[in-house]
Amino acid sequence: VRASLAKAFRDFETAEPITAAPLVNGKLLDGAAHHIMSPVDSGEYVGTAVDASVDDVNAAFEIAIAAQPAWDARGGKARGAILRAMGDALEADMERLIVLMAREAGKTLNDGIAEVREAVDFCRYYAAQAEREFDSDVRLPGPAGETNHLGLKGRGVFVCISPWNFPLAIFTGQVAAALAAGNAVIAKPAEQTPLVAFEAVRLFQKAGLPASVLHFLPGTGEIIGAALTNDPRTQGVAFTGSTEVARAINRSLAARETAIAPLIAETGGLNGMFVDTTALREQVVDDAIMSAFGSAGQRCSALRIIFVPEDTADELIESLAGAMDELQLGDPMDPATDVGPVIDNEQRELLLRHMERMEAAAKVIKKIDDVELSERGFFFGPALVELPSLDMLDREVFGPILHVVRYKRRDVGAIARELAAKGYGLTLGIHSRLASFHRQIQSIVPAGNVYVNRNMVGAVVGVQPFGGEGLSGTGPKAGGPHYLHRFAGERTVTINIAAQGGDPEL
Ligand code: UN1
Repeated sequence: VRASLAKAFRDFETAEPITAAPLVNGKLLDGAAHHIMSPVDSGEYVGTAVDASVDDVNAAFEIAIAAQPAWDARGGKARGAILRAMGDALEADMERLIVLMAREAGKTLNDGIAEVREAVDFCRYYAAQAEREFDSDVRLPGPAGETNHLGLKGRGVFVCISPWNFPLAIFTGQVAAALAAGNAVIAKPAEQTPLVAFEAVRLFQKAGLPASVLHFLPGTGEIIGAALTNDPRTQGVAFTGSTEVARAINRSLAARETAIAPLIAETGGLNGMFVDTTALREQVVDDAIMSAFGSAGQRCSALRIIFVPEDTADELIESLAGAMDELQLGDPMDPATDVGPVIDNEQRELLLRHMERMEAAAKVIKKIDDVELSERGFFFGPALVELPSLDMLDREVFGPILHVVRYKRRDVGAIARELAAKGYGLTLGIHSRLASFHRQIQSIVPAGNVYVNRNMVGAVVGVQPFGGEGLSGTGPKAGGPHYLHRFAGERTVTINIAAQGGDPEL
Protein backbone atom coordinates (compact mmCIF):
# COMPACT_ATOMS: atom_id res chain seq x y z
CA VAL A 1 0.00 0.00 0.00
CA ARG A 2 2.77 2.42 1.04
CA ALA A 3 4.35 2.71 -2.43
CA SER A 4 1.08 3.66 -4.05
CA LEU A 5 0.34 6.25 -1.35
CA ALA A 6 2.87 8.72 -2.72
CA LYS A 7 1.09 8.63 -6.06
CA ALA A 8 -2.31 8.91 -4.35
CA PHE A 9 -1.02 11.99 -2.55
CA ARG A 10 0.08 13.65 -5.81
CA ASP A 11 -3.26 12.78 -7.42
CA PHE A 12 -5.10 14.22 -4.43
CA GLU A 13 -3.20 17.50 -4.67
CA THR A 14 -4.14 17.95 -8.32
CA ALA A 15 -7.70 16.62 -8.15
CA GLU A 16 -10.76 18.85 -7.93
CA PRO A 17 -11.32 19.59 -4.18
CA ILE A 18 -14.22 17.70 -2.60
CA THR A 19 -17.41 19.49 -1.66
CA ALA A 20 -19.43 17.57 0.90
CA ALA A 21 -22.95 18.84 0.28
CA PRO A 22 -26.20 17.45 1.64
CA LEU A 23 -27.23 14.50 -0.47
CA VAL A 24 -30.95 13.70 -0.43
CA ASN A 25 -32.26 11.06 -2.80
CA GLY A 26 -28.98 11.30 -4.73
CA LYS A 27 -29.38 15.05 -5.33
CA LEU A 28 -26.78 17.53 -4.09
CA LEU A 29 -28.37 20.41 -2.20
CA ASP A 30 -27.26 23.98 -1.69
CA GLY A 31 -26.67 25.75 1.58
CA ALA A 32 -24.21 27.71 3.67
CA ALA A 33 -20.72 26.59 2.67
CA HIS A 34 -17.56 26.68 4.75
CA HIS A 35 -14.01 25.49 4.28
CA ILE A 36 -12.58 22.39 5.92
CA MET A 37 -9.03 23.14 7.06
CA SER A 38 -6.36 20.57 7.76
CA PRO A 39 -5.28 20.04 11.38
CA VAL A 40 -1.80 19.31 10.02
CA ASP A 41 -1.24 22.77 8.54
CA SER A 42 -3.79 25.04 10.12
CA GLY A 43 -5.24 27.23 7.49
CA GLU A 44 -4.59 24.75 4.71
CA TYR A 45 -7.71 24.18 2.65
CA VAL A 46 -8.80 20.55 2.20
CA GLY A 47 -12.33 20.87 0.85
CA THR A 48 -15.70 22.49 1.35
CA ALA A 49 -18.67 21.46 3.46
CA VAL A 50 -22.21 22.63 2.78
CA ASP A 51 -24.46 22.55 5.83
CA ALA A 52 -27.87 20.94 5.55
CA SER A 53 -30.96 22.89 6.56
CA VAL A 54 -33.98 21.84 8.57
CA ASP A 55 -35.92 21.70 5.25
CA ASP A 56 -33.40 19.13 4.01
CA VAL A 57 -34.09 17.05 7.11
CA ASN A 58 -37.75 17.06 6.25
CA ALA A 59 -37.13 16.10 2.62
CA ALA A 60 -34.83 13.26 3.68
CA PHE A 61 -37.44 11.81 6.04
CA GLU A 62 -40.17 11.93 3.42
CA ILE A 63 -38.13 10.03 0.86
CA ALA A 64 -36.61 7.61 3.37
CA ILE A 65 -39.99 6.66 4.82
CA ALA A 66 -41.44 6.02 1.37
CA ALA A 67 -38.44 3.93 0.27
CA GLN A 68 -37.84 1.84 3.38
CA PRO A 69 -40.50 -0.90 2.99
CA ALA A 70 -39.23 -1.92 -0.46
CA TRP A 71 -35.63 -1.93 0.81
CA ASP A 72 -36.67 -4.14 3.71
CA ALA A 73 -38.63 -6.41 1.38
CA ARG A 74 -35.56 -7.04 -0.78
CA GLY A 75 -34.35 -9.34 1.97
CA GLY A 76 -31.04 -9.96 3.68
CA LYS A 77 -29.31 -11.61 0.72
CA ALA A 78 -29.92 -8.74 -1.67
CA ARG A 79 -28.92 -6.15 0.91
CA GLY A 80 -25.84 -8.18 1.83
CA ALA A 81 -24.73 -8.24 -1.80
CA ILE A 82 -24.75 -4.43 -1.94
CA LEU A 83 -22.77 -4.19 1.30
CA ARG A 84 -20.22 -6.63 -0.10
CA ALA A 85 -19.91 -4.45 -3.20
CA MET A 86 -19.38 -1.50 -0.83
CA GLY A 87 -16.53 -3.39 0.86
CA ASP A 88 -14.92 -3.95 -2.55
CA ALA A 89 -15.43 -0.30 -3.53
CA LEU A 90 -13.71 0.86 -0.34
CA GLU A 91 -10.79 -1.46 -1.02
CA ALA A 92 -10.45 -0.23 -4.58
CA ASP A 93 -10.32 3.38 -3.35
CA MET A 94 -8.11 2.67 -0.33
CA GLU A 95 -5.15 4.96 -1.10
CA ARG A 96 -7.27 7.99 -1.87
CA LEU A 97 -9.28 7.53 1.33
CA ILE A 98 -6.09 7.20 3.39
CA VAL A 99 -4.71 10.43 1.94
CA LEU A 100 -7.99 12.21 2.51
CA MET A 101 -8.09 11.09 6.16
CA ALA A 102 -4.48 12.20 6.66
CA ARG A 103 -5.39 15.66 5.37
CA GLU A 104 -8.85 16.08 6.83
CA ALA A 105 -8.45 14.28 10.18
CA GLY A 106 -4.66 14.20 10.67
CA LYS A 107 -4.63 10.39 10.64
CA THR A 108 -1.25 8.70 10.26
CA LEU A 109 -0.81 6.35 7.31
CA ASN A 110 -0.90 3.29 9.56
CA ASP A 111 -4.09 4.50 11.20
CA GLY A 112 -5.55 5.22 7.77
CA ILE A 113 -4.74 1.74 6.52
CA ALA A 114 -6.32 0.19 9.62
CA GLU A 115 -9.35 2.42 9.27
CA VAL A 116 -10.13 1.47 5.67
CA ARG A 117 -9.61 -2.18 6.65
CA GLU A 118 -12.10 -1.78 9.51
CA ALA A 119 -14.70 -0.11 7.28
CA VAL A 120 -14.39 -3.00 4.81
CA ASP A 121 -14.65 -5.54 7.63
CA PHE A 122 -17.83 -3.90 8.95
CA CYS A 123 -19.46 -4.11 5.51
CA ARG A 124 -18.58 -7.77 5.04
CA TYR A 125 -19.43 -8.79 8.60
CA TYR A 126 -22.90 -7.20 8.57
CA ALA A 127 -23.48 -8.46 5.03
CA ALA A 128 -22.81 -12.02 6.15
CA GLN A 129 -25.15 -11.65 9.08
CA ALA A 130 -27.94 -10.11 6.99
CA GLU A 131 -27.62 -13.00 4.52
CA ARG A 132 -27.64 -15.60 7.27
CA GLU A 133 -30.33 -14.28 9.60
CA PHE A 134 -32.65 -11.82 7.90
CA ASP A 135 -34.32 -14.10 5.39
CA SER A 136 -34.76 -16.99 7.75
CA ASP A 137 -38.18 -17.95 8.87
CA VAL A 138 -37.87 -19.38 12.35
CA ARG A 139 -40.80 -21.66 13.13
CA LEU A 140 -41.73 -21.98 16.75
CA PRO A 141 -43.76 -24.89 18.13
CA GLY A 142 -47.27 -23.99 19.23
CA PRO A 143 -50.83 -25.26 19.60
CA ALA A 144 -52.11 -27.64 16.92
CA GLY A 145 -53.86 -25.91 14.03
CA GLU A 146 -51.55 -22.91 14.05
CA THR A 147 -48.07 -22.06 12.82
CA ASN A 148 -45.81 -19.50 14.45
CA HIS A 149 -43.02 -17.67 12.67
CA LEU A 150 -40.41 -15.33 14.08
CA GLY A 151 -38.66 -12.99 11.68
CA LEU A 152 -36.42 -9.91 11.68
CA LYS A 153 -37.27 -6.69 9.86
CA GLY A 154 -36.13 -3.09 9.57
CA ARG A 155 -37.56 -0.61 12.06
CA GLY A 156 -37.99 2.28 9.63
CA VAL A 157 -35.73 5.32 9.37
CA PHE A 158 -32.55 5.09 11.42
CA VAL A 159 -30.44 8.17 12.22
CA CYS A 160 -26.66 7.60 12.32
CA ILE A 161 -24.42 10.21 13.96
CA SER A 162 -20.70 9.51 13.81
CA PRO A 163 -17.49 10.98 15.28
CA TRP A 164 -14.42 12.63 13.76
CA ASN A 165 -11.93 10.19 15.28
CA PHE A 166 -13.03 7.32 13.02
CA PRO A 167 -14.56 9.39 10.21
CA LEU A 168 -14.69 6.47 7.77
CA ALA A 169 -14.87 3.26 9.81
CA ILE A 170 -17.53 4.29 12.30
CA PHE A 171 -19.53 6.27 9.74
CA THR A 172 -19.54 3.27 7.39
CA GLY A 173 -20.08 0.72 10.17
CA GLN A 174 -23.18 2.44 11.56
CA VAL A 175 -24.70 2.99 8.14
CA ALA A 176 -23.91 -0.55 6.96
CA ALA A 177 -25.52 -2.06 10.06
CA ALA A 178 -28.66 0.03 9.80
CA LEU A 179 -29.01 -0.75 6.09
CA ALA A 180 -28.26 -4.46 6.55
CA ALA A 181 -31.11 -4.70 9.04
CA GLY A 182 -33.56 -3.26 6.51
CA ASN A 183 -33.72 0.39 7.54
CA ALA A 184 -33.47 3.53 5.49
CA VAL A 185 -30.77 5.82 6.89
CA ILE A 186 -30.16 9.50 7.44
CA ALA A 187 -26.50 10.00 8.33
CA LYS A 188 -24.90 13.05 9.90
CA PRO A 189 -21.09 13.05 9.86
CA ALA A 190 -18.97 14.87 12.44
CA GLU A 191 -18.61 18.58 11.70
CA GLN A 192 -14.82 18.26 11.48
CA THR A 193 -14.79 15.36 8.98
CA PRO A 194 -17.63 15.53 6.43
CA LEU A 195 -15.40 15.00 3.38
CA VAL A 196 -14.39 11.38 3.89
CA ALA A 197 -17.95 10.55 5.01
CA PHE A 198 -19.28 12.11 1.80
CA GLU A 199 -16.89 9.93 -0.18
CA ALA A 200 -18.23 6.89 1.66
CA VAL A 201 -21.79 7.82 0.64
CA ARG A 202 -20.63 8.13 -2.98
CA LEU A 203 -19.13 4.65 -2.75
CA PHE A 204 -22.36 3.21 -1.30
CA GLN A 205 -24.14 4.55 -4.38
CA LYS A 206 -21.46 3.18 -6.68
CA ALA A 207 -21.95 -0.19 -4.98
CA GLY A 208 -25.59 -0.17 -6.08
CA LEU A 209 -27.37 1.23 -3.05
CA PRO A 210 -30.59 3.00 -4.04
CA ALA A 211 -30.21 6.74 -3.43
CA SER A 212 -33.59 6.77 -1.68
CA VAL A 213 -32.40 4.75 1.32
CA LEU A 214 -29.29 6.70 2.35
CA HIS A 215 -29.36 10.45 2.85
CA PHE A 216 -26.40 12.53 3.96
CA LEU A 217 -26.87 15.67 6.04
CA PRO A 218 -23.72 17.48 7.20
CA GLY A 219 -24.15 20.16 9.82
CA THR A 220 -23.84 20.91 13.50
CA GLY A 221 -25.14 18.74 16.29
CA GLU A 222 -27.06 21.72 17.66
CA ILE A 223 -29.08 22.20 14.48
CA ILE A 224 -29.03 19.09 12.30
CA GLY A 225 -28.29 16.50 14.98
CA ALA A 226 -31.06 17.92 17.17
CA ALA A 227 -33.53 18.15 14.27
CA LEU A 228 -32.91 14.48 13.46
CA THR A 229 -33.17 13.14 17.00
CA ASN A 230 -36.19 15.31 17.87
CA ASP A 231 -38.06 14.24 14.77
CA PRO A 232 -41.12 12.10 15.51
CA ARG A 233 -40.31 9.93 12.47
CA THR A 234 -36.96 8.68 13.83
CA GLN A 235 -37.24 4.98 14.69
CA GLY A 236 -33.75 4.57 16.12
CA VAL A 237 -30.43 6.33 16.58
CA ALA A 238 -26.87 5.03 16.36
CA PHE A 239 -24.48 7.50 17.96
CA THR A 240 -20.75 7.47 18.67
CA GLY A 241 -19.30 10.47 20.47
CA SER A 242 -19.33 12.06 23.89
CA THR A 243 -21.27 10.83 26.91
CA GLU A 244 -22.90 14.28 27.22
CA VAL A 245 -24.29 14.23 23.69
CA ALA A 246 -25.53 10.64 24.13
CA ARG A 247 -27.46 11.80 27.19
CA ALA A 248 -28.96 14.70 25.25
CA ILE A 249 -30.03 12.35 22.44
CA ASN A 250 -31.58 9.99 24.96
CA ARG A 251 -33.59 12.90 26.37
CA SER A 252 -34.80 14.10 22.98
CA LEU A 253 -35.87 10.59 21.96
CA ALA A 254 -37.71 10.17 25.24
CA ALA A 255 -39.45 13.55 24.95
CA ARG A 256 -41.19 12.68 21.68
CA GLU A 257 -44.78 11.51 21.72
CA THR A 258 -44.06 8.94 19.01
CA ALA A 259 -42.06 5.73 18.88
CA ILE A 260 -40.03 4.64 21.91
CA ALA A 261 -36.90 4.39 19.80
CA PRO A 262 -33.68 2.59 20.70
CA LEU A 263 -30.40 4.47 21.12
CA ILE A 264 -27.24 2.55 20.30
CA ALA A 265 -24.51 4.66 21.87
CA GLU A 266 -20.75 4.27 22.03
CA THR A 267 -19.27 7.02 24.16
CA GLY A 268 -16.21 7.83 26.24
CA GLY A 269 -13.96 5.90 28.57
CA LEU A 270 -11.65 6.45 31.51
CA ASN A 271 -9.68 3.35 30.71
CA GLY A 272 -7.21 1.85 33.13
CA MET A 273 -4.36 -0.63 32.83
CA PHE A 274 -3.47 -2.55 35.99
CA VAL A 275 0.10 -3.78 36.21
CA ASP A 276 1.45 -6.06 38.95
CA THR A 277 4.98 -7.05 39.90
CA THR A 278 4.88 -10.23 37.78
CA ALA A 279 4.26 -8.30 34.54
CA LEU A 280 6.93 -8.21 31.83
CA ARG A 281 8.20 -4.66 31.79
CA GLU A 282 9.05 -4.37 28.08
CA GLN A 283 5.62 -5.71 27.19
CA VAL A 284 3.90 -3.25 29.53
CA VAL A 285 5.84 -0.32 28.08
CA ASP A 286 5.14 -1.28 24.46
CA ASP A 287 1.45 -1.83 25.11
CA ALA A 288 0.98 1.27 27.26
CA ILE A 289 2.74 3.54 24.74
CA MET A 290 0.69 2.23 21.85
CA SER A 291 -2.59 2.33 23.78
CA ALA A 292 -2.10 5.83 25.21
CA PHE A 293 -0.39 7.67 22.35
CA GLY A 294 -1.36 5.81 19.18
CA SER A 295 -3.85 7.85 17.11
CA ALA A 296 -2.71 10.79 19.29
CA GLY A 297 -4.78 9.26 22.09
CA GLN A 298 -7.94 10.13 20.18
CA ARG A 299 -9.72 6.82 20.63
CA CYS A 300 -12.42 6.13 23.15
CA SER A 301 -10.59 2.86 23.80
CA ALA A 302 -7.27 4.60 24.58
CA LEU A 303 -5.41 4.03 27.83
CA ARG A 304 -5.78 7.00 30.21
CA ILE A 305 -4.49 5.73 33.58
CA ILE A 306 -1.82 3.12 34.27
CA PHE A 307 -1.82 1.66 37.80
CA VAL A 308 1.65 0.56 38.83
CA PRO A 309 2.76 -1.30 41.96
CA GLU A 310 4.88 0.70 44.40
CA ASP A 311 7.72 -1.91 44.29
CA THR A 312 8.50 -1.51 40.59
CA ALA A 313 6.94 1.91 39.93
CA ASP A 314 10.14 3.95 39.59
CA GLU A 315 11.65 1.62 36.98
CA LEU A 316 8.44 1.34 35.04
CA ILE A 317 7.84 5.09 34.99
CA GLU A 318 11.41 5.66 33.86
CA SER A 319 10.99 3.11 31.05
CA LEU A 320 7.74 4.71 29.92
CA ALA A 321 9.31 8.15 29.87
CA GLY A 322 12.29 6.75 27.95
CA ALA A 323 10.09 5.07 25.38
CA MET A 324 8.24 8.34 24.81
CA ASP A 325 11.48 9.84 23.47
CA GLU A 326 11.21 7.40 20.56
CA LEU A 327 7.80 8.69 19.50
CA GLN A 328 7.87 10.75 16.31
CA LEU A 329 5.42 13.61 16.45
CA GLY A 330 4.81 15.08 13.02
CA ASP A 331 3.14 15.08 9.63
CA PRO A 332 0.80 12.10 9.36
CA MET A 333 1.76 11.68 5.68
CA ASP A 334 5.34 10.88 6.72
CA PRO A 335 5.63 7.09 7.18
CA ALA A 336 8.00 7.66 10.15
CA THR A 337 5.36 9.55 12.13
CA ASP A 338 3.82 7.82 15.15
CA VAL A 339 1.71 10.68 16.49
CA GLY A 340 -0.06 13.20 14.29
CA PRO A 341 -1.96 16.34 15.31
CA VAL A 342 -5.12 16.47 17.38
CA ILE A 343 -8.27 17.30 15.47
CA ASP A 344 -8.68 21.03 16.05
CA ASN A 345 -7.80 24.01 18.16
CA GLU A 346 -10.64 23.41 20.58
CA GLN A 347 -9.33 19.93 21.45
CA ARG A 348 -5.81 21.27 21.77
CA GLU A 349 -7.00 24.00 24.13
CA LEU A 350 -8.78 21.41 26.30
CA LEU A 351 -5.56 19.43 26.56
CA LEU A 352 -3.54 22.53 27.39
CA ARG A 353 -5.98 23.48 30.14
CA HIS A 354 -5.80 19.95 31.55
CA MET A 355 -2.00 20.18 31.60
CA GLU A 356 -2.19 23.49 33.49
CA ARG A 357 -4.24 21.77 36.17
CA MET A 358 -1.79 18.87 36.22
CA GLU A 359 1.21 21.18 36.56
CA ALA A 360 -0.41 22.85 39.54
CA ALA A 361 -1.55 19.75 41.43
CA ALA A 362 0.17 16.66 39.99
CA LYS A 363 3.63 15.80 38.68
CA VAL A 364 4.38 16.14 35.00
CA ILE A 365 7.02 13.47 34.39
CA LYS A 366 7.45 13.98 30.69
CA LYS A 367 6.10 16.22 27.94
CA ILE A 368 7.26 15.81 24.36
CA ASP A 369 8.14 19.14 22.83
CA ASP A 370 5.63 20.53 20.34
CA VAL A 371 6.66 24.18 20.19
CA GLU A 372 7.71 24.27 16.54
CA LEU A 373 5.06 21.90 15.25
CA SER A 374 2.26 23.71 17.04
CA GLU A 375 3.01 26.80 14.96
CA ARG A 376 2.21 24.70 11.95
CA GLY A 377 -0.87 22.79 13.07
CA PHE A 378 -2.77 21.42 16.04
CA PHE A 379 0.06 19.34 17.45
CA PHE A 380 0.22 18.32 21.07
CA GLY A 381 3.28 16.49 22.37
CA PRO A 382 2.47 13.32 24.38
CA ALA A 383 2.59 13.74 28.15
CA LEU A 384 3.12 11.46 31.15
CA VAL A 385 1.66 12.71 34.42
CA GLU A 386 1.74 11.14 37.86
CA LEU A 387 -1.43 11.69 39.88
CA PRO A 388 -1.16 11.90 43.67
CA SER A 389 -4.69 10.49 43.82
CA LEU A 390 -7.44 9.36 41.52
CA ASP A 391 -9.66 12.17 42.80
CA MET A 392 -8.02 14.48 40.30
CA LEU A 393 -9.41 12.73 37.26
CA ASP A 394 -13.12 12.07 36.91
CA ARG A 395 -13.75 12.58 33.21
CA GLU A 396 -12.21 11.41 29.95
CA VAL A 397 -9.47 13.69 28.58
CA PHE A 398 -9.33 12.98 24.86
CA GLY A 399 -5.72 13.12 23.68
CA PRO A 400 -2.17 11.85 24.18
CA ILE A 401 -1.90 12.23 27.97
CA LEU A 402 -1.13 9.17 30.10
CA HIS A 403 -1.68 9.36 33.85
CA VAL A 404 0.16 7.14 36.33
CA VAL A 405 -1.13 6.11 39.73
CA ARG A 406 0.99 4.10 42.20
CA TYR A 407 -0.62 1.55 44.47
CA LYS A 408 0.41 -0.69 47.35
CA ARG A 409 -0.28 -4.39 46.75
CA ARG A 410 -2.82 -4.66 49.54
CA ASP A 411 -4.68 -1.57 48.26
CA VAL A 412 -5.23 -2.73 44.70
CA GLY A 413 -8.86 -3.65 45.37
CA ALA A 414 -9.55 -0.21 46.83
CA ILE A 415 -7.97 1.66 43.92
CA ALA A 416 -9.81 -0.54 41.41
CA ARG A 417 -13.08 0.26 43.19
CA GLU A 418 -12.24 3.96 43.01
CA LEU A 419 -11.84 3.68 39.25
CA ALA A 420 -15.05 1.66 38.96
CA ALA A 421 -16.91 4.37 40.90
CA LYS A 422 -16.18 6.89 38.13
CA GLY A 423 -18.91 5.14 36.16
CA TYR A 424 -17.22 4.40 32.84
CA GLY A 425 -16.86 0.88 31.46
CA LEU A 426 -15.11 0.69 28.11
CA THR A 427 -11.65 -0.90 27.94
CA LEU A 428 -9.52 -2.43 30.69
CA GLY A 429 -5.92 -3.59 30.51
CA ILE A 430 -4.36 -6.13 32.85
CA HIS A 431 -0.66 -6.95 32.88
CA SER A 432 0.21 -9.84 35.15
CA ARG A 433 1.20 -13.48 34.98
CA LEU A 434 -1.16 -14.38 37.83
CA ALA A 435 -4.65 -15.59 37.00
CA SER A 436 -5.80 -14.53 40.47
CA PHE A 437 -4.83 -10.91 39.69
CA HIS A 438 -6.71 -11.05 36.35
CA ARG A 439 -9.80 -12.30 38.16
CA GLN A 440 -9.59 -9.79 40.98
CA ILE A 441 -9.35 -6.76 38.68
CA GLN A 442 -12.02 -8.03 36.29
CA SER A 443 -14.42 -8.64 39.15
CA ILE A 444 -14.17 -5.00 40.23
CA VAL A 445 -13.66 -2.78 37.17
CA PRO A 446 -16.55 -2.58 34.70
CA ALA A 447 -15.43 -2.85 31.06
CA GLY A 448 -16.89 -3.97 27.76
CA ASN A 449 -13.45 -4.98 26.41
CA VAL A 450 -10.73 -6.49 28.58
CA TYR A 451 -7.20 -6.92 27.26
CA VAL A 452 -4.80 -9.16 29.15
CA ASN A 453 -1.03 -8.78 28.65
CA ARG A 454 -1.44 -6.78 25.43
CA ASN A 455 -2.43 -3.37 24.13
CA MET A 456 -5.96 -2.06 24.51
CA VAL A 457 -6.86 -0.53 21.15
CA GLY A 458 -7.86 -1.57 17.65
CA ALA A 459 -10.61 -4.10 18.31
CA VAL A 460 -11.00 -6.35 15.27
CA VAL A 461 -14.47 -6.62 13.71
CA GLY A 462 -16.06 -10.01 14.28
CA VAL A 463 -13.24 -11.17 16.56
CA GLN A 464 -13.27 -8.54 19.31
CA PRO A 465 -16.79 -7.08 19.37
CA PHE A 466 -16.42 -3.55 20.74
CA GLY A 467 -18.45 -1.41 23.12
CA GLY A 468 -18.90 -0.40 26.72
CA GLU A 469 -21.31 -0.02 29.60
CA GLY A 470 -22.28 2.66 32.11
CA LEU A 471 -21.09 6.10 30.99
CA SER A 472 -19.36 4.39 28.05
CA GLY A 473 -22.46 3.38 26.13
CA THR A 474 -25.53 1.26 25.76
CA GLY A 475 -24.27 -1.64 23.67
CA PRO A 476 -24.69 -3.92 21.87
CA LYS A 477 -21.14 -4.22 20.64
CA ALA A 478 -20.17 -3.07 17.17
CA GLY A 479 -18.72 -5.84 15.04
CA GLY A 480 -20.39 -8.45 17.25
CA PRO A 481 -23.25 -10.91 16.73
CA HIS A 482 -25.89 -8.88 18.59
CA TYR A 483 -25.31 -5.43 17.07
CA LEU A 484 -27.54 -5.87 14.02
CA HIS A 485 -30.44 -7.14 16.12
CA ARG A 486 -30.71 -3.81 17.90
CA PHE A 487 -31.24 -2.11 14.53
CA ALA A 488 -34.00 -4.56 13.69
CA GLY A 489 -37.53 -5.18 14.76
CA GLU A 490 -38.76 -8.69 15.48
CA ARG A 491 -42.09 -9.87 14.18
CA THR A 492 -44.01 -12.92 15.31
CA VAL A 493 -46.62 -14.14 12.83
CA THR A 494 -49.23 -16.64 14.01
CA ILE A 495 -51.43 -18.30 11.38
CA ASN A 496 -54.61 -20.29 11.86
CA ILE A 497 -54.10 -23.15 9.38
CA ALA A 498 -57.71 -24.31 9.43
CA ALA A 499 -58.90 -20.93 8.16
CA GLN A 500 -56.83 -21.35 5.03
CA GLY A 501 -58.03 -24.78 4.11
CA GLY A 502 -55.55 -26.64 6.29
CA ASP A 503 -52.53 -25.81 4.15
CA PRO A 504 -49.71 -24.63 6.48
CA GLU A 505 -47.65 -23.34 3.57
CA LEU A 506 -50.21 -20.78 2.41
C1 UN1 B 1 -13.87 5.19 19.28
O1 UN1 B 1 -12.72 5.53 19.53
O2 UN1 B 1 -14.75 6.05 19.13
O3 UN1 B 1 -10.88 -0.65 19.55
C2 UN1 B 1 -14.32 3.78 19.16
C3 UN1 B 1 -10.70 0.49 19.13
C4 UN1 B 1 -11.73 1.15 18.27
C5 UN1 B 1 -12.33 2.30 19.03
C6 UN1 B 1 -13.46 2.92 18.30
N1 UN1 B 1 -12.73 0.21 17.85
O4 UN1 B 1 -9.68 1.11 19.40
